[in-house]
Amino acid sequence: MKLSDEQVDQYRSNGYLFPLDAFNAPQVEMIVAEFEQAQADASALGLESEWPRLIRANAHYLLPFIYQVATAPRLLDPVESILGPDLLLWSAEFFIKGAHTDKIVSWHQDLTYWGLGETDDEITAWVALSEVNVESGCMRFLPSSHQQRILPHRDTFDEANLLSRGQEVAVEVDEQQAVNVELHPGQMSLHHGRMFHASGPNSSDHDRIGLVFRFLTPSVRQLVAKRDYAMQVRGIDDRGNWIHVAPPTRNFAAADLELYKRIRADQLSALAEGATQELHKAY
Ligand SMILES: O=C(O)CCC(=O)C(=O)O
Repeated sequence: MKLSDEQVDQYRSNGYLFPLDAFNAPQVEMIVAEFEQAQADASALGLESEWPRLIRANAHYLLPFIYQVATAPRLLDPVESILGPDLLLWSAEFFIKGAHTDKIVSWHQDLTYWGLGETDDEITAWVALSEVNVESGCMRFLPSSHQQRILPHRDTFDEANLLSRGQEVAVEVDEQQAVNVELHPGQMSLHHGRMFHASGPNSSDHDRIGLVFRFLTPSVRQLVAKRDYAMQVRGIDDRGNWIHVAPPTRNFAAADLELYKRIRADQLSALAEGATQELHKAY
């Protein structure tokens, strides 16, 4: 499932690539069933109120099925075509917009608050678990915007904004140039960490669900937080920049929840750097 040279060139020039077929319908059904089981397990453990936060970032440290999805060859082969054979999974996140909600994502560049610098060695794989189109609030990309540096962002702390600080890039975005990232369930898009992207509200009758993976090469370093963590998903890492965490073996094991708390606390020192208000409650 490697990408063709032409697809790699397209990614390098535009900063994104889609649609790519990652999972078929029965596989999507299985992933959704695992997700529902995880939610039931969270409730059984008294974690209902924490559920939105636990799946909003770093779900791969808590739920074995996330690791299975992240390491599926149809997902990872295209990532390897761009980043090379040594791959780390830095985060796994659910971006969910309920049916008929005003949740949005403002125009931003992912790398702004992650403490990872301006690297080209980070990529997002965004997997659709529902129909994702303009009506349900698909992402929009601004072609080739990844060729810019990280530009200044301002924080809005808007509750309807799914981003940690409601951050938005502090320059005019020419919406006419934007591309709608429409995906069917099981398809995915890839985007660069400096790509300008946003998404609108969900006015459809169904939830819009994206399962989102952030991959790095071992050469990437955490430059703001004291330490950072990742899960090795391919190849080797002889660089020593990351604390490696093994995949979980069952949903919400007590030791994994403890580790998860430590990881979030460490990463928050980068994510919240300079923030004047509390981050979104899902953080
Ligand atoms: O799911 C969305 O609407 C936005 C996701 C996003 O900003 C990202 O994956 O980087």
